[in-house]
This record gives sequence, C-alpha cells and structure tokens, in this order.
Amino acid sequence: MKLFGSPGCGSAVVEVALQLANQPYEYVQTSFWDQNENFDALKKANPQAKVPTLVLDDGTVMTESAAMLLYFADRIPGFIPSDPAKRAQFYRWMLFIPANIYAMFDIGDEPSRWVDDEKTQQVLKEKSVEKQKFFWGLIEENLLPAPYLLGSSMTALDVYIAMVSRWRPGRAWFNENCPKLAAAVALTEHHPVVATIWEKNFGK
Ligand SMILES: N[C@@H](CCC(=O)N[C@@H](CS)C(=O)NCC(=O)O)C(=O)O
Repeated sequence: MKLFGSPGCGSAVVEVALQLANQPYEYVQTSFWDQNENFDALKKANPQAKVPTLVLDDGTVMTESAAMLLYFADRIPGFIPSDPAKRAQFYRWMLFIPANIYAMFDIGDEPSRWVDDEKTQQVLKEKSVEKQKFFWGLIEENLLPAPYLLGSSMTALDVYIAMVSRWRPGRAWFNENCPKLAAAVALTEHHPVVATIWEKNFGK
C-alpha cells in the first residue's frame, strides 16, 4: 500500500492505524504545501491533491482520514467499541470531526480560495477557528472519558482526537477548555505506536 502524507497532516492518524494493523506500507511524502517530485503522483491518485490519500495494493484509491481509520479498525483489537451505546457515540464523533472541525481547515488554511480581500481573509480564518472552538465544546460536553474517550480501551476516536487537537486553535486552548478530552488525549499519546508516529509528525 502507498500512503501519501506529510508531517503534521491528517496522514499521521492513518500511519498509526496501518502500524497497529501490522499492515506494511510505503510512505510517500508530499502535499499542496510541499509540491515535490511526488506531487504529480498524488494529483493523479486524488485530483483534490489532499493528504492523506491511500492507494491499496489492488490500486483502489481511498481519500478521507476517518474512512481509512475505520477501514483498518476491525483488524485492531478494541479500536471500535463493542458496546452498542458506545459504538453509537463512536460513529457519531468519528464523522462529526471530519464533517465539522477538519472541514474548517479547508477555509482557514487557504482563505484566499474563498475571498479576495486580505482583511476579509483574516476575518474568515478567525471565524473558522471560532467555529472549531464551538465544535470542540460540543464534544467536551458529550463525552465522559473513563479513562479513554469511550471506556477502557483506546479506540480510533482517541487517536483521531489526539491528532486534530494538535491543530488550530492549538493545544494550549484545548487543554484549558476541553480538560476531559485533554486527559484522555494525554493517555493516548503515551501509547508507544502513537508516541513514535507523533514524534515524526509533530516533534517532541
Ligand atoms: N476530508 C479530508 C481532508 C484532508 C485535508 O484537507 N488534508 C489537508 C492536509 S491536513 C490537505 O491536504 N490540504 C491541502 C489543500 O487544502 O489543498 C480527510 O479527512 O482526509
């Protein structure tokens, strides 16, 4: 399998899933912001040219970080909760995050794609972060970690939140305003596979 990714991007979480599933893969580094010699191959596989993009052994192309996590999840013990009530929460937030929080980066990362005026671009970026804070607040209100987000084992949701919470509005805001989530994230980041991949993606 071939994973198109870039340090600090959504590919981080897919690397964790690939490694926990013992799935060998080739990491191909490139992105919109790092248009190196691999960028054309990324564009060919995914005309959106976004990372992560995963090309399976049979040539099937996958986009969407959450879809990739779910694709490998049934090969990783405990990665999807077995209790039906927890599973309902799991799927809810696994889709809520890309649909809402991650989607805001499409606006905030490159506001010039949306509006021409530079001042308006700055306002748009700020508004996208305000929205993200609101979305984080909803998750914080709804989950009661014990000690992981959905109980005693680390699920795909823990790893996903551990990654997305590294991005805007940033860890300082997250730790202060989402203390329950932050406690579970701290635990997840001690997992040896997560810690190794995080070091490569986010530094120490
Ligand atoms: N919905 C996609 C979003 C992927 C995405 O936006 N990736 C960012 C990097 S973290 C990207 O490649 N952005 C480049 C661009 O917007 O052109 C997912 O969940 O995988």
